[in-house]
Amino acid sequence: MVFRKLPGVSASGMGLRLSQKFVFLLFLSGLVTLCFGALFFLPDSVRLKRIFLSKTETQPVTVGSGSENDAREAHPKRAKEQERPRAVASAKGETSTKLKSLSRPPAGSHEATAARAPEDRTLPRSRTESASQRATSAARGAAAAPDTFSYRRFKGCLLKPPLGSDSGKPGDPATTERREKVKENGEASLFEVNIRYVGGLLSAYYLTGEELFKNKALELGEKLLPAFNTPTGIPRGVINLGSGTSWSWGWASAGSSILAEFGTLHLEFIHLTELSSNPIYTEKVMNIRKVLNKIEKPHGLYPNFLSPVSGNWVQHHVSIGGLGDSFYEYLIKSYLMSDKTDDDAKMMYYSALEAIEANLVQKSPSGLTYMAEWRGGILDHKMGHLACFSGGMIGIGADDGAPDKRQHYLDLAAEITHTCHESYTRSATKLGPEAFRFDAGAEATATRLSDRYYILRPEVIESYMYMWRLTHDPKYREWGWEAVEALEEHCRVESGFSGIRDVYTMTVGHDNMQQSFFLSETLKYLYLLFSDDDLLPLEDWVFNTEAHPLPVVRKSCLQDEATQDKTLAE
Ligand code: DMJ
Repeated sequence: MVFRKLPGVSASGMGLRLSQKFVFLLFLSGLVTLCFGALFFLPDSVRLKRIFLSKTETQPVTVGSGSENDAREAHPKRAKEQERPRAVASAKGETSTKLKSLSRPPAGSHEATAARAPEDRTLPRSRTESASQRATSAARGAAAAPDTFSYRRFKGCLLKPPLGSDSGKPGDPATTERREKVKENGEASLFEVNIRYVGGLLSAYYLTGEELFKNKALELGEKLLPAFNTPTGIPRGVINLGSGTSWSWGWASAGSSILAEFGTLHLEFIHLTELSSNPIYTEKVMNIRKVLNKIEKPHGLYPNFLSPVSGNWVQHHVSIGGLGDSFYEYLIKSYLMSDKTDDDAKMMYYSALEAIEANLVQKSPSGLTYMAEWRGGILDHKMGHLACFSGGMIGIGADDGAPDKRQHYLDLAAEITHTCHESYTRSATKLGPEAFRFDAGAEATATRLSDRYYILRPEVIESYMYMWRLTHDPKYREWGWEAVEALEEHCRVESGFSGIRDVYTMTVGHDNMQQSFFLSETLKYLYLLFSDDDLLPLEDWVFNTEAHPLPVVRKSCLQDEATQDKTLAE
């Protein structure tokens, strides 16, 4: 039979016309689209769907499974997006696996480990891949991830070493001289450099283990040593870190050094020796202690000014606030930081405290306990904001006092903290003044205009934090929260926080200054107050006077570790 080519009919078209063929194709493509599209509307459990979707998207997600975590780390955004529909589905009563993912126990907890164990068995990937394969692919993933910063990669991208071949030293003497001139720093306070920078660097090292911080602390510590070159070894207050020249503050009586300054080096210097194995730092601070032990003390009290030349007191002004404060703090903290082995510090602290109680601690007519100042035997019934740290100090030392005094010290600490809180509640802003008085009818209020300011100081909150840790009386957290609200209302400004000029007026005048201790101390103590006690536990850490945590030195434990390390190395 011969097929003839008819007009309008293709040779290969099963005898269909072009228009019929077009309609047929249209129908066919509609059918295919319908079937394919239906896959996306079917529930998760339809197996066919898994054939079409990628492996990552379909892998069953189990609680704490490695695959989930890997995916989350590599594609955090995608992992988040996947979580959303799962949560909705679970709320509608989906499979138990998915419900579990909503009530996940904290990572690392026993519950988390227990929950993970059976479900890991459902992951063929974790069973078939060897540990080294997994490590290699994880490393490859990390290297490839564009949003993960790698310091090594960054360094490799630099065209030249950042410090040059010789720290950029110029070839000609004239430029070298100019360069040295630029490096001059002028004057620095030995005390402030020590508590803020050396203390901060030491903390950073102990918390991270980064050698850089240790090296910088040691470098800086060494720069402070020339300040001790005086006839008595009592350092002068000001030092030029470039030249090593030191001198006394112009405002300090007759070239004297200040108790709160030379008496607030001990904690950091002990750690400098620990880290460098150089005894010089310990020797310097032990010598200060020797001078102070030898010298006669009026009524057992330590006046604020001492001559670094003669080693004698220059005036008889005694204060637990400014000029004296942190000397006492460092006595008890030296004892605690030594793992309670530094008996000299202990003895000095408790005898100083006895003298303070006998001569400075007072009760107001309405029963508020406060610390007065002592001027050659005459009491000044004024308590500085700075002196409010003493609530916390007496609190942390209570337990190591004589057994019959322990409760008494804890009560005294609570009473002083209460008085300091009163100095806050008696102001309009609920923030405390720089100094408050207990005379001429005043009780815990500032009477002089010049004492009415608040510069974001931490001492009152510091005592709340310690008293909370020691007693867990909820009032300390309440008092801390009052301070947070007052700070928020009166001190918060567009660019941060500012001190205020008068705590007694609601028409607040800002001093436009955010002191560095606001972050390092005030906020830190508040944060600790609202944290569990195992954040920087007081058994292991001592806060220096700028609130930088330094670890307790457990000599015997460190020695055991060193012996073990040595044995392992042999
Ligand atoms: C801090 O710099 C230190 O705590 C210092 O010992 C005295 N107080 C100020 C903050 O008020």
